[in-house]
Amino acid sequence: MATINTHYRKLSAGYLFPEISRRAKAYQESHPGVTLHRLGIGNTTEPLPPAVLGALHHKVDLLGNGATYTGYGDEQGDTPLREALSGYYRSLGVDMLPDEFFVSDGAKSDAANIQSIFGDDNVVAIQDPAYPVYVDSNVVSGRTELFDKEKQQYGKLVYLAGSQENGFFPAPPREKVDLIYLCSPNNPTGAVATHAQLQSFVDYARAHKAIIIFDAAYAEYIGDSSLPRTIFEIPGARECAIEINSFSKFAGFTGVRLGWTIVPKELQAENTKSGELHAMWFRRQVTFFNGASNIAQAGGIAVLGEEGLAQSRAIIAYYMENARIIREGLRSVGLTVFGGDNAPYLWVRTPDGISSWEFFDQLLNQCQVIATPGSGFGAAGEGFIRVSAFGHRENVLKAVESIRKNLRLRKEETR
Ligand code: PL4
Repeated sequence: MATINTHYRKLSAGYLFPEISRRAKAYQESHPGVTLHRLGIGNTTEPLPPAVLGALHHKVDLLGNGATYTGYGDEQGDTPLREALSGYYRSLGVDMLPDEFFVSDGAKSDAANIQSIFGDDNVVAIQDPAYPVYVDSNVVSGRTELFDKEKQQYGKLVYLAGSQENGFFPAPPREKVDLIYLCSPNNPTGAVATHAQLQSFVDYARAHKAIIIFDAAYAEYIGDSSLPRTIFEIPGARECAIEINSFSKFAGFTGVRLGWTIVPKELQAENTKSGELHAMWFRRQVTFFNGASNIAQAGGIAVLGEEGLAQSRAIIAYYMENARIIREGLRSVGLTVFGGDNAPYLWVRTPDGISSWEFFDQLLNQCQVIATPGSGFGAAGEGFIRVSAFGHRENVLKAVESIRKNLRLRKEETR
């Protein structure tokens, strides 16, 4: 008789984003003709950069010709793309070998799968709030106990709470942990770790033979040149960190699908030889993954060219102007807003002490604006909502205008 992986039963509830879609759909059905302003899911809206579009078209044409057609590629990713990625990191002041890059279909699958090369008994630390995939992938792999409804936390996971006091970027844990997930620029809070903050995690990891899984999906949104864009800017990180990144928010590849993971050759866990973890992730990928789309990879190479980079960064500047507009608009009605300076997310305190989901409903019902309840990212996200700066400018302006006109606050926030 077949049995199931019962760890799935531990998963706390429905996945956050489908729940938001469900509520938005229900509202739309009961209010036909009303336009919803979507600042919820971090989904790109602007067309692909022209240099990238040209490369995608060209690759499609090559595939349509018997003389230039290619089938399966290298599972680790096409060599020209891994060389271009290595060049991109060099431009950030960091030397990574093309062989240390593993091209994938996006950061989410790598963030979910990377835990599979680590032991079941590893103790996992997670920032709270956090993008849900880090927690859920460890839950279904059996590294947690049951979900405690009162605490809104899984047993055995170590939560590193972000708060206004620590600038939404926590210090390393006091106890010994084995795997640490970090995300900077952070989804959902928009906080960005400084060199000193990342150094403290790298020092911790080296002292405890722990490994940091660093999600840098929003690195290109960092405008402040004093902030690190990759964990490999931090001395010692090559021994203790894996970095996951993506073309999704970098160049509008949310639908095209392309990402990468860097596993340095020097990376070591407690019981490994140098190079062994790199070899394990290679083995994992060649066994379970057949490579990213060759069309997407041609697009990725174009993103990293001179024109592609300039055009992609112009689109990022557009989203960051959206972030500025949203921040000013929300502050003008008296809301307390964090983030959005070097990240496309704003982290907004709920007014009147109401819960994240109550404020979600208030924004939906009064302003027809969809945001993301902070509590969906973890217990420490309760009392906040996340507002995404992805969107067409006219829609962002309409959303902000609707909040200005229609949001009715009760207490001290009204000024
Ligand atoms: C909606 C920190 C968005 N249905 O596109 P990928 O797979 O390269 O990147 C996914 C990803 C990885 N790491 C971080 C991210 O924030 C994301 C994308 N997050 C969001 O609104 O939080 C899209 C979410 C998607 C989902 O469930 O992931």
